[in-house]
Amino acid sequence: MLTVFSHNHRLHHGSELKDGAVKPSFENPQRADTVLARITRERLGEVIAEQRFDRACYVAAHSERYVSFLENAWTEWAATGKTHDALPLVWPVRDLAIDQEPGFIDGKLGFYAMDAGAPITAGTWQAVRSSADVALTGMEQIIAGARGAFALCRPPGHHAAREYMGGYCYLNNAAIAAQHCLARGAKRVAILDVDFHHGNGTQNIFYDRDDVLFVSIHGDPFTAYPYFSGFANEQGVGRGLGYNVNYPLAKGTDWASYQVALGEALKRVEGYQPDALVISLGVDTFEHDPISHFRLTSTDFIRLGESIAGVGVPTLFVMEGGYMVDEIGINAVNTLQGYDGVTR
Ligand code: Q9C
Ligand code: ZN
Repeated sequence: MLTVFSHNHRLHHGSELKDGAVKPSFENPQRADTVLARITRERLGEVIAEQRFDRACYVAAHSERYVSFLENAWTEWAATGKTHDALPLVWPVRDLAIDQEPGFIDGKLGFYAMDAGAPITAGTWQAVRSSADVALTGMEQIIAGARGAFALCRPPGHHAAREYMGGYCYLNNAAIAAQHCLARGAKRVAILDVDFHHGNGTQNIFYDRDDVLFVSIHGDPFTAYPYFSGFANEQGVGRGLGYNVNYPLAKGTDWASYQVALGEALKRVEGYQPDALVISLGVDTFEHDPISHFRLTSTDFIRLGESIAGVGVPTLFVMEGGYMVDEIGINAVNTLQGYDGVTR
């Protein structure tokens, strides 16, 4: 399988507020480099660089003012004399939720963020934009007839909604790729999100639409991040009703129970008869992931890839989470090799 990769991901290395202190983010440059090293070692296939896509491709999944915010945030932050990462500190909760963009960077950060997990640094926009371009380049491969392709995106994207960032995500790479597929003539695209965390951003972007089916398997949000979405009763609205499907699973879920939900999820995808499938591939479902609590083993990821192949639809894999850096390469590549049918 061909991989798309951008060296620009290294321009983004931020911090997060954790256990009462600002610490280096779990979402670090080592992650993508570890996956790339495994791809090379396993000779998964060709690795190509991203092409540059028009800004309009991002605005097709996000709002114009949000993309402008991302482009200008670091400059506006640096203009206040600060040199450390920009993180929001105040949010428009419930009764304070007005739709007016604040006139100052501190307010804008809260207005366009769901949490303090998406730092803006000097190199963030360039890395974010390149990550979306990696996904778009991968989708071009699928449009050109490839059976599968891997977009080694970093930063990840599935927590990024139409108008907000969060959970290490800025632009929603999977959503941008799916939207691009429709723009290039597809009638229906399905997105299956297997990251441990609910893909709240992808759900938000396509919630009222029937041309994109969104299916997600994740830790029950009653006790797992992102807490406020990912429940089974979130099924879409209007034309989108029935085209959003959530499978929240209990803490400690292992392959035996995971594969039951996966089987149901894949049946939904098959029944939709999509022209293309996008997999939001988070491998933070791994048993030793430092921030998640499922129990998949490295071998289980081979089975995951094989199961996805059973759908028989051209598939773009888009890298999302996965934080046990020593194993992230093995688990991501196992999934892809499982899909390719080249594993022992
Ligand atoms: N102790 C992705 O996997 N922090 N984002 C949760 C839990 C945010 C994960 C802290 C996790 C975001 C793409
Ligand atoms: Zn995750």
